[in-house]
Amino acid sequence: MDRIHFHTAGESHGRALTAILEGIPAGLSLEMARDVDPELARRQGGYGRGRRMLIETDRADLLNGVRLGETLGSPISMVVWNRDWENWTVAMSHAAPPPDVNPKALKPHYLPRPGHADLVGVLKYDRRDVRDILERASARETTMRVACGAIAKRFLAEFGVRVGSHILSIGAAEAEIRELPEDLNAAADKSPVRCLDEGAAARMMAEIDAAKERGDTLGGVFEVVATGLPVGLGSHVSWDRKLDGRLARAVMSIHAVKGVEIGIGFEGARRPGSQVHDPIVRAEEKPRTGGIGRASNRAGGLEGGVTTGEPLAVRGAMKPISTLRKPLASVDLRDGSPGDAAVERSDVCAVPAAGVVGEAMVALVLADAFLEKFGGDSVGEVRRNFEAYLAYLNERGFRER
Ligand code: EPS
Repeated sequence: MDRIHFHTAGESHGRALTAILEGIPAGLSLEMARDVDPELARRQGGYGRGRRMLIETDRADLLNGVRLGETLGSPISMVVWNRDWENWTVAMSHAAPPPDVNPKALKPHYLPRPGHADLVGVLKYDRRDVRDILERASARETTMRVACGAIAKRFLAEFGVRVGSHILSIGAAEAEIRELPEDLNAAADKSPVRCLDEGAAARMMAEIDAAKERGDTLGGVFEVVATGLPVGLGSHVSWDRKLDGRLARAVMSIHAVKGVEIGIGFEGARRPGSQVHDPIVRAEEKPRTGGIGRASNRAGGLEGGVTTGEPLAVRGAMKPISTLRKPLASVDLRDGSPGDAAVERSDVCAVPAAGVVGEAMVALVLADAFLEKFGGDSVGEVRRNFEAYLAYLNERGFRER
């Protein structure tokens, strides 16, 4: 991302998670309690989450970049304090352990979990204790992505762009969705699995209960939808400027995501072209597309790596969480003997939360693309550029040049 940069730091059971977000223009009204904390709470929810979420009430402590309720255009830094830290002060101490420490108090792990970063991490970083890897590999890191994404959403909302998500499947339970409601998150957040199809939601919860009973875990598919986008974000001219590629990278980088689709995605590969591409029609009521619309939106709002102005739809397929209460086979890194993979406290299913993280990542990419097109140092400057572009779209009409 060229215009928006963000960095996160923090271990799952360390003292705190932190982030620095740079590139948000000056003059954006921003309040943590109004704009960021509700998003952090949404990420903590979802049927199938484990006990850690009962310990934490994530809130973002704002350190820099905002004065008198408005952004300054300078880097914004935030902290989320881990409540669980008080139980980990010995195991996660920054200082070298005292010579007489009870090794168990350091909560080490030596049997890497298949599917987690445990094994590749210890080999690559030359660590003995798997905890040195799992603390950073944990999806708790996504807290700060959601904090940064919430600010990107606040920025996009200034221009009428809304980003929401919902769950399409968990395990074998699949939702049947014909039409999305106007306020996607208001509807999805009412469901414990963030699914709009009530019957499917009940089946998803039953699947999660059964998986829990078996000591197993479940994955699923979430869909992020952004509305209100103008035609023309991204570019067809070079591979790294194509917005579909930028979105895919951002969504694929979310923990446990193994597949990304745009619009109908893989389904499009099974259909003939006549049943994939969206016919072009006049649409006077759509000022953000220059009065030209689509009869359908199987492209998911992107053509040639550029937004079409139709709703943008990106799906992420999340594999099941790799900590199994009934563990798979592993190898003890101390002596090479076979054994069961380590069991850490974990979730049975975190797909509803992954949808919220997906929103954050999509919002950050869209804010970046928005600033690339309408760049400016202040919200006012971006607005002038945006409005001039909308005026151009509506004035260009159908005359020949
Ligand atoms: C998470 C916090 C973690 C896990 C989960 C995500 O808390 P703890 O490990 O203390 O229970 O619930 O992380 C994993 C599933 C993982 O494999 O690391 C969170 O805040 O989202």
